[in-house]
Amino acid sequence: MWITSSFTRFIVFVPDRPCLRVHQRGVPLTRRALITGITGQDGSYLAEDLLEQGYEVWGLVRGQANPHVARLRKHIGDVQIITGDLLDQGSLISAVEQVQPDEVYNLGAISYVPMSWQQAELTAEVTGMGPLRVLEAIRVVSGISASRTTEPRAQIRFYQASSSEMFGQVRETPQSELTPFHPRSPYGVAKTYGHFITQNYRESYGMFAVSGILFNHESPRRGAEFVTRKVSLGVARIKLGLATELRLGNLDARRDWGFAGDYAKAMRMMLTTDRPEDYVIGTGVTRSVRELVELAFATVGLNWEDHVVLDSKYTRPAEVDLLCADPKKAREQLGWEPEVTFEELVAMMVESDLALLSFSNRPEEEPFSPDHW
Ligand code: NDP
Ligand code: GDR
Repeated sequence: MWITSSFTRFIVFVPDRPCLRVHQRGVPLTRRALITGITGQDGSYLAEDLLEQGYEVWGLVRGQANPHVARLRKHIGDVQIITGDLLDQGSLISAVEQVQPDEVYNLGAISYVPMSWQQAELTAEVTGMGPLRVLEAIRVVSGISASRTTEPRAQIRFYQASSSEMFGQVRETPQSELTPFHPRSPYGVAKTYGHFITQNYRESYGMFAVSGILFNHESPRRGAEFVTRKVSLGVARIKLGLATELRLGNLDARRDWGFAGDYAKAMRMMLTTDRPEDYVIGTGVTRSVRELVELAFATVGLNWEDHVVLDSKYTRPAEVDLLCADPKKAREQLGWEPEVTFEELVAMMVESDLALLSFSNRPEEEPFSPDHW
């Protein structure tokens, strides 16, 4: 259905929806976003950003009593929840049908790389097949088929959370949108499938489907299993006298670390630009785990060498040695730039964990859990 307004020059194409969200000037009243993985680190920052931009935000949540929902609600009250699972095609079709989103962000995944060796098949299903199921849900609900690709129609825009882990054993440095992939873990392999199936639906069906190839991004909301948060929590514990050592794996690995809040903005920008294209998002600066550790301990006046213990339990069957983004395309075409530096990020995370652990020592307050934001 095309709607033209007699009051303005705006002409907006609106799909046949049960609920028409267009005001009299022909401008959509609110854009509606559906986020999978809303209970994770990125889901929370993206929801905050979209709400700030005036979106109506829906989050797909799995399980009948997902404990992460309370945490999300406490921090971001305005999100609406719908149940569904990336393993279940029918639930995704129902969710897209019910929410009638303008934009879908697929952030849900098994995202911890070491777990992908322990549960390779599940990782393939959730992290690899999950994007296909979301794309299929959009295709089915939108009534798109291979024989009707040229019709003009409003589209549900789709964002896939691709990863720098796809570069794996890197062919060149820095890595750009044109760098070939060589994933080094079942997680990286699954993400590579998600990346290419997104590209394929764009090319096959003319869908506005894009992948953000995001390099590591961190925050005080990062899961405690990832190295930056493990270090910030470890430093805080040692500083407060709650521990004496921090056990780590490969200190030589190099990553391009940025702040998750900056990266959530890039996701939105990719879906609100004119053309569906993939973008590398990173800072362009690479640091070793050793540099991360040194800086984090120095933030509280400690020497890392007095506390860090190497433990082979944390080394991986195949490592990604070096990642460093070339974010030129995002800078030039989206106008995206990271705002938080590595030094600011590390200080932010250590200070947050010091406050969190000090706070939770007070018996009347909520107890600390590594899962706590
Ligand atoms: P998190 O691990 O913090 O969050 C993962 C989310 O996926 C959680 O909300 C989890 O929900 C959800 N999830 C897991 N399994 C399912 C399932 N079967 N169905 C529906 N949802 C499910 O990840 P991040 O927020 O850090 O990352 C977001 C996305 O970006 C992920 O896809 C990740 O692989 C990717 N990425 C992340 C980068 C980073 O540095 N953070 C860099 C590049 C890519 P639940 O509460 O149910 O556990
Ligand atoms: P990564 O992040 O695997 O890059 O994936 P992680 O923080 O787990 O590891 C980064 C590097 O640190 C080394 N390392 C350790 N890592 C952990 N977790 N624990 C340790 O004790 C430790 N010691 C050293 C690792 O070997 C590795 O080289 C993250 C996830 O968010 C993915 O979902 C995402 O796609 C990529 O970033 C980009």
